[in-house]
Amino acid sequence: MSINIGIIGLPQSGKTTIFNALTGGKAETISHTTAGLSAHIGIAHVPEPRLKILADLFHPPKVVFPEAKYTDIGASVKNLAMDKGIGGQLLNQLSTVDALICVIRGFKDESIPHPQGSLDIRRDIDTLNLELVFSDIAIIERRLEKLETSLKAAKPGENQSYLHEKDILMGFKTELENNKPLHTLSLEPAARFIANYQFLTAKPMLIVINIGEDQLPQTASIETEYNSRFSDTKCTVVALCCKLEMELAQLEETAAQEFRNEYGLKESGLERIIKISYELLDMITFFTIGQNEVRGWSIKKGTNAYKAAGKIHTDMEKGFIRAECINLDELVKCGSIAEARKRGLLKIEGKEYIIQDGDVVTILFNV
Ligand SMILES: Nc1nc2c(ncn2[C@@H]2O[C@H](COP(=O)(O)OP(=O)(O)OP(=O)(O)O)[C@@H](O)[C@H]2O)c(=O)[nH]1
Ligand SMILES: [Mg+2]
Repeated sequence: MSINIGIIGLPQSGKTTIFNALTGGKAETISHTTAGLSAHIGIAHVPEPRLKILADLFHPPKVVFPEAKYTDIGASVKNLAMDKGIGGQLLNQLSTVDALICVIRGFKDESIPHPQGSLDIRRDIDTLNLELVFSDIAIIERRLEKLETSLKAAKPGENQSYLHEKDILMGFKTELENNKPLHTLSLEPAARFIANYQFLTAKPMLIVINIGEDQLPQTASIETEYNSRFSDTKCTVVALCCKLEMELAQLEETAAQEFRNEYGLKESGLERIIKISYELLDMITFFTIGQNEVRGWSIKKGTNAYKAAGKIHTDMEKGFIRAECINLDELVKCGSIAEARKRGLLKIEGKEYIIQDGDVVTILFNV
C-alpha cells in the first residue's frame, strides 16, 4: 500500500511549492484563480536508507522503494464543500486520502499578498481547521436529511439502525460545532461511521508552517511553539522552507546534500515529512529480497504475516505456508540468508505473526 496524502491550505500559502518539493515535480506555481480548478498529483519514492543497505549487500538488478502519493487540490476546502459540481468531485478525491498536509504561510514577502491581509500563523491554522469542520458539517447535514426521509419511510421496528446512525452523527456535529476535529474523539463505537464518511477532520494532519529562509535558524523554536498549541496524537506541526526544499529537490543528490549542510539541515523535506506521516499513520516498512529486486513495503503496524503476504501477491496469501523473517540488522551481521539460517537466526513464523518494522520477509507458499 502506498500512502496517499492530500495537500491543502489557504491561497498562496505554498501548497504547490511543497508538492514540488515532495515529488520532485515541476508543477508551475500559478494561482488557481487564473488557471481554473486543477489538482496536481505526484508520486514520491519513500526515502528508505535501509534499502540501500540491502542493495549493497545483495547487489540486486533493481531496488524498489515504497511510494507516497501526493495530491495538491489547489482550491479552498470551504469553496469545494459548497460546490456540487467539479468542486464536489475534487472534495471526493480529497476525502480518500490517508492524511492531510495543511500548509500555513509563515514566510514574509511583500511582493506576495496574503489573502487575509497580514501574516498570522495561529489565525490561519484556525481558519483552515474551520474550513475542514465546515466541510464535515456539510456532509453530516446532507446525510441527516437523507436519514429523515428514510426514517419516515421505514416501517416500525425497521428504524433502529437509522436512529443509531442519526444519534452518532448528531454527536459528531456537536463536537464539530465546538471546533473539535473528529480525530480527537475516542472512536468506538463510531469508528465504522468515520470510515464510511471519510470525514476530513478525522484524518491525521501534518501542519506545515512554510517559513522563509531567514527563519531557518528558528525552525525548532517555531515547531515547539505551535506544537504546544496545536499538536495531539493525530496532529503534528513542522516548520519547513518549502521554496528552498523545492529548489533542493531539483538538484543532484550530492549537490543538494552540500547545500543542506550549509543551511544546517539534517535531512530533506521529503524525509522529514515521510517520517512524521508514517508515525501519524502508524505505518512500518518491511523488506523482501528476490532474485531481481530488493523491495520495501509499507504496511500498518499490527499487520500479520498472512495479510502482508497478500500485499506482495494474492497467490502468496491464498497459498500461504509460512514466513521466514529476520531483522535487517541481524541479516546484515550474518551477510546472507543462508548464513542466518545456519546460525538459527531465521525465525519461522505462521499466519498470525505480526510483522515488525525492519523485518526481511520470505513467504513460502504453494499455488
Ligand atoms: N519568499 C518566499 N516565497 C515563497 C515561499 N514559498 C512559496 N513562496 C511563493 O509564494 C507564492 C505562492 O506559492 P504556491 O506554492 O504557488 O502557493 P499555493 O498555495 O499553491 O497557491 P495557490 O495554488 O494559488 O493557492 C509563489 O510565488 C511562491 O514562489 C517561501 O518560503 N518564501
Ligand atoms: Mg497552487
